[in-house]
Amino acid sequence: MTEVEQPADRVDVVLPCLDEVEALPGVLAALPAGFDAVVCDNGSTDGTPEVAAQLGALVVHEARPGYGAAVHTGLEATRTDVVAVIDADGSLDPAELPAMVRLLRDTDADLVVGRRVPAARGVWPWHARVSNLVLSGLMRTRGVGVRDIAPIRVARRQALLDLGITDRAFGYPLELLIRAGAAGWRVREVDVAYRPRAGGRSKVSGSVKGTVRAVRDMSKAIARTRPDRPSTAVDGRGTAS
Ligand SMILES: Nc1nc2c(ncn2[C@@H]2O[C@H](COP(=O)(O)OP(=O)(O)OP(=O)(O)O)[C@@H](O)[C@H]2O)c(=O)[nH]1
Ligand SMILES: [Mg+2]
Repeated sequence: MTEVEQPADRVDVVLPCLDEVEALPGVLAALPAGFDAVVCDNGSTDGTPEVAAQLGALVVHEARPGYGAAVHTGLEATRTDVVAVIDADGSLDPAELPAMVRLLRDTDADLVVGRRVPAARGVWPWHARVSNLVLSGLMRTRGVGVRDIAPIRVARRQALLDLGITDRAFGYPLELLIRAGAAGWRVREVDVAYRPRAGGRSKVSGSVKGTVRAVRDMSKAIARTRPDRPSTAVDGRGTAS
């Protein structure tokens, strides 16, 4: 546990944010009672961290680029036993979180993840769906029976840190799932509504370029987590060090 401990029933919510000034206020306003925002910024140029701080979020900065770097640093800054991670673009509703936390606390689940179900036509572009299908097939070969890559997730803070995820780019969520499977975690997947982002620009699946980068990072995460491979750290540009 970190220095400033929160009451046992609160949940810190890590929000990886890169230039999300348009969407973030709505996401923060939608956080249910008992859930506290931890915003990790690593390179926004649109004032996202300043707005987050004004709206009461705990803001942490990470020098290294990458989605995984932001999530990892955000996780380190959390102060609660149970933590959540959710995209900050308004595509997922924080109101889904209490039921996910209940599932974690009241069942034998070690990790509760959301599976996106489009709430409107055209929300999820074809290339993102195809890459998701391929990736979930690959995950099944590693014994993880999920159908999405956990864009919203709830788990215990220390257990997540102990998984030792090394990816700091877009391979992070996939490496998390593979390591969770290898560690024998019980993973529960629940349907969550997937809406258009509330503003701003897509960094991942909204463009073919972003999808290609994500698939590249995730393929590396799959290769790196092969049972016969030693683990290496990977930075936000997807470079092994
Ligand atoms: N701090 C940080 N956050 C990031 C980075 N890349 C993506 N994110 C955040 O991660 C979340 C998911 O990224 P999105 O751009 O929404 O990716 P996506 O959901 O595949 O694409 P959309 O179709 O546009 O929703 C968002 O909250 C982003 O702001 C990064 O390099 N650093
Ligand atoms: Mg998104």
